[in-house]
Amino acid sequence: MEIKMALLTPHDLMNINKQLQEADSAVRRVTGLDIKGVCKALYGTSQGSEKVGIVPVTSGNGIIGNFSASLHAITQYFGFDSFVTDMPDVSGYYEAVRNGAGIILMADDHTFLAHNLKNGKIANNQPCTGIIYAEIASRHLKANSKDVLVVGLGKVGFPGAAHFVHKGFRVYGYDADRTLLKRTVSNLGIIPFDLENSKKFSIIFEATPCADTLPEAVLSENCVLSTPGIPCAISEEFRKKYDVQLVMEPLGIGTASMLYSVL
Ligand code: NAD
Ligand code: 2YG
Ligand code: MG
Repeated sequence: MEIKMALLTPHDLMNINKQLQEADSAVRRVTGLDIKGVCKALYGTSQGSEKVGIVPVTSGNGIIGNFSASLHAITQYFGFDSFVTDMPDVSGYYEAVRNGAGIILMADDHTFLAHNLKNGKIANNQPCTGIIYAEIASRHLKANSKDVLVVGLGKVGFPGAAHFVHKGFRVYGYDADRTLLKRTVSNLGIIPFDLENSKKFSIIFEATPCADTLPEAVLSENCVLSTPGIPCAISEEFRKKYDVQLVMEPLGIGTASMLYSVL
């Protein structure tokens, strides 16, 4: 069976350092903390001298241009000592461990993991990404209520919605898949949101692989849109019109969340 997947492209990862710097500024404006600060507050961890080994993986759709190099840049940006192995796959894993990696980062088409070999902790990119983007949005300093809108309740969106519930927010959720929406409403106790509804939100979290998923009516002036979903959930026109504070970045925020969760 073939499962449709939204894989990163080399184009998404262009200028990753600039994308990270801009995302860090956006997170600081929204929360008063930088990405690292939000991770530390979320997991209660801080880094020591862990060395991160990044292993390219050829299975399935194979190597994504810029993926390992971006992980290298991202880990360095957050102050980790890191290296990319010369060999991919099993040989690369062997090389990483032999060269002193304390944490392994690697991804195939289905799973992107961080494994801390010293303490045994392991993290999956999808929940770690959902949780960190929800945490960032939940820290919106100028939010005017505890109401949040979550659009997309899949592998990234569901853990994000669960995190808002855990933090005591009133969560309105929507997914194009009616069955998934129903199930999530009963599992998490969230309120099903009808996109025809004209309720405005100051906190919005979106995790779908589609563009323009948010109707204009849910946007409020200066609202925070925290979204790992690529492409963007709103048009440039709406972003300007409502002065939306956008937190969107293709790989680094989620990777930071994984790393801090295994420290
Ligand atoms: P998924 O397929 O598990 O979930 C996506 C959900 O969105 C599905 O439930 C689908 O029904 C729903 N959906 C699709 N179109 C919709 C629409 N128009 N309105 C409402 N719901 C809609 O995918 P996922 O693993 O949760 O990933 C979601 C997105 O996040 C993808 O684009 C993925 O590439 C991206 N992602 C980004 C990062 C990052 O670091 N930025 C990390 C992981 C995943
Ligand atoms: O090692 C490589 O270059 C490849 N095997 C990496 C494959 C990663 C596939 N996963 C994705 O594209 C993402 N949906 C998950 C990455 C998280 C950030 N968006
Ligand atoms: Mg990210």
